[in-house]
Amino acid sequence: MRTHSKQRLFVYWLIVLALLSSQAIARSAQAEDGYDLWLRYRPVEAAWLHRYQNVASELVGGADGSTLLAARSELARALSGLLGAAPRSGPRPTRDGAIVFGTPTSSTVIAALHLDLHAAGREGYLVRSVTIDRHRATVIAANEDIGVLYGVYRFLRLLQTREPVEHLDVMSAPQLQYRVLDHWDNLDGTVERGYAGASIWDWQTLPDYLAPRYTDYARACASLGINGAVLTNVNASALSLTPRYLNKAAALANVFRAYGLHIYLSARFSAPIEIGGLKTADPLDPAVRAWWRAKADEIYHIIPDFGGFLVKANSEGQPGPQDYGRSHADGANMLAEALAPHGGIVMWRAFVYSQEQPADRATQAYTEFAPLDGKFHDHVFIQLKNGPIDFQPREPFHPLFGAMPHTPLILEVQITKEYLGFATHLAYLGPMWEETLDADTYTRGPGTTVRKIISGMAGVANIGADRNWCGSVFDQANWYAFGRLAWDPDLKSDAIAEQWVRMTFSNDPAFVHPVVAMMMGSREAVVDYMTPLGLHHQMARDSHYGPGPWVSGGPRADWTSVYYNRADAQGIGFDRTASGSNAVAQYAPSVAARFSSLGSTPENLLLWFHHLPWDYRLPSGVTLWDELVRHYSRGVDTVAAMRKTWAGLASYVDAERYTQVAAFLAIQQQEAQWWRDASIAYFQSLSHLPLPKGYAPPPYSLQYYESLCFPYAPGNPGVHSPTCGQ
Ligand code: GCW
Repeated sequence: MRTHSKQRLFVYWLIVLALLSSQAIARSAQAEDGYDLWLRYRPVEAAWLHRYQNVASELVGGADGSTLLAARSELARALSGLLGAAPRSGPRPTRDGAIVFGTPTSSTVIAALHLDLHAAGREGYLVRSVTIDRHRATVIAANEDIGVLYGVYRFLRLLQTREPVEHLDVMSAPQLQYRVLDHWDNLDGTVERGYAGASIWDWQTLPDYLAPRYTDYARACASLGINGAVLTNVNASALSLTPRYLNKAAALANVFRAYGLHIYLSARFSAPIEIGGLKTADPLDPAVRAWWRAKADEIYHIIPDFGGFLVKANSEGQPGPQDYGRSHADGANMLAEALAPHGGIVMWRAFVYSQEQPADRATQAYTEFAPLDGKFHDHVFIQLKNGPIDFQPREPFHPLFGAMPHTPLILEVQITKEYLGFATHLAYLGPMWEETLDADTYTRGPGTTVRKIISGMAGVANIGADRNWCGSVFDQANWYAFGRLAWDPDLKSDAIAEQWVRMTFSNDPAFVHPVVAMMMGSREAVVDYMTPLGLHHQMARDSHYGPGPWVSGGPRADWTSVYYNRADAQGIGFDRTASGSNAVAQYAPSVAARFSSLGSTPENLLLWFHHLPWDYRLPSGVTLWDELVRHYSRGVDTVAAMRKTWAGLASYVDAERYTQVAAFLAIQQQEAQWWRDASIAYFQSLSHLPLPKGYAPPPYSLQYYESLCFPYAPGNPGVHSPTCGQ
């Protein structure tokens, strides 16, 4: 009897153990912390399995060189994940369904196909269904190895998004040469305007320890075609140019090289003084010029494929050539001359506005840079933010686009959401960037859109050490959209969103459609609850966390909200027409005319260009005041609807990611409400108008909203001001 019960106990424990471990397996199979990004490679549904197996039975491709090895290993990893088993490898197709990848130089099989790869250029690729030795095969071919890798990711994306792949003929080449992520990472591990934890670069353990994450970062970039990364903050430390840090950067460059990713560094203009022992950084001083030349030589000795420098000069307290009475061209050209012999470039930012200048801040970059057109060395690129102020939820396009026809321009966008709710607000930025790319400058007649003017795109990265890279899963979509648009600025943001959703979550249309719709409306929701009808820069001082339309005083007028809203008892808005700052005059005449006239200014930019009385009647007949209140409230309602949508989708998503998104949407709703209420409370204190019928008054007094203080809001390293509420 005793033995019997012992046996039973044993069996009982066995069952418990088996149950526990099978649950653990099930859980870990489901566990999704977002680390895999859009490169998840989860098994395809049974219906697709057979179909895809027929085109992925064998890998035929050279393994010479690190880039082709990376291509092969990505194919093996992805196909074993998607299809359950990695295909066999061979030197030639021996059956139907081979994937043949390489260049005409690396692969005799490809050479024998005599493909016309002209249109692929240096980085593009061809993915085509062909017949080789009477076997059906898919060829992924390019002129250079990097094109092969990009083509591999393209092919995998087709599988990941469940596209048919039996009859392919896809040629793709990047439209823009420079596709660069700008990290605002500091050497102390903090990230300026970063909301995804500490810096992804662990300077302390570099160059000895190469975290696997560095390779995964490069894979993610290559999957989109991103070909450059500026490792350091534009508010630069000269130390990053010392041998110690150059060696650390070189270790990253060694990891990135196989993925076609070049590293760049921000260059502090005063570095010759700070680390070079010189008395001046005057760009016309021969010793300074010699110092930069020697520095460039030193860098290229350590990092032969170094991309170049990104420079923020004479802007927000950064040193620059104007400290010596020299121009931006003098400064940029000096650096270009040092880099050019090695093939490097200077990305010189036009984000400048001066403390002394009483002129409208929106006009200052144009005033300084337009006259310099044609005066830059041909290795200088001028990097412009999308709009003339600073990455606001909505801005008109920057007037310098089109105004510097003899200078290559790079469009800089901000992927990190400094002004769009940090990491917790769901705001898909694809539509915002599409709006800029679509903007018609009319500088060479109709159709001179921004996308036709630029030579590159730079995105201020939202990447940090967080397990999910970006601080939230939906913020990954912004990294994704940036990369896709930089490759092809003609892409539509809804199509990009759909791809991302399919790769990141699920291909089930019952999930894909509502989520894409939610993403597509999300940026406009932020505009509504933060800065409707063309308002801008209404965020709290310094941290930019939460509303602060009352912010005034302090070191400079153009760091206050009242400078931008110009609200008083009579009305609201910034008059940038001829009767005001005349910023409109910096646009081509037809654009200037459109923005000058009330009737033709788009309603969503109304208060950017015009100062209007509170009771001004919009074409709809509704007053400006009522319309503002409606927009603020609509923003909150949209977020509430997004929450509801998400709540209905739990069964399509693993619990981890579902829960985080749900919790963040709840935060977003609270903060949208806060934005609405605080903004209405402030503007109502000036307009003295009642709320339109049916709209709830703010639950707290204006004093309450003004008193809120967040000294440790993220993203603002070094500025932990106890006076943050003022
Ligand atoms: O948006 C502003 C940010 C600063 C940033 C600056 C810039 C790197 O508030 O944090 O500094 O723009 O783009 O240089």
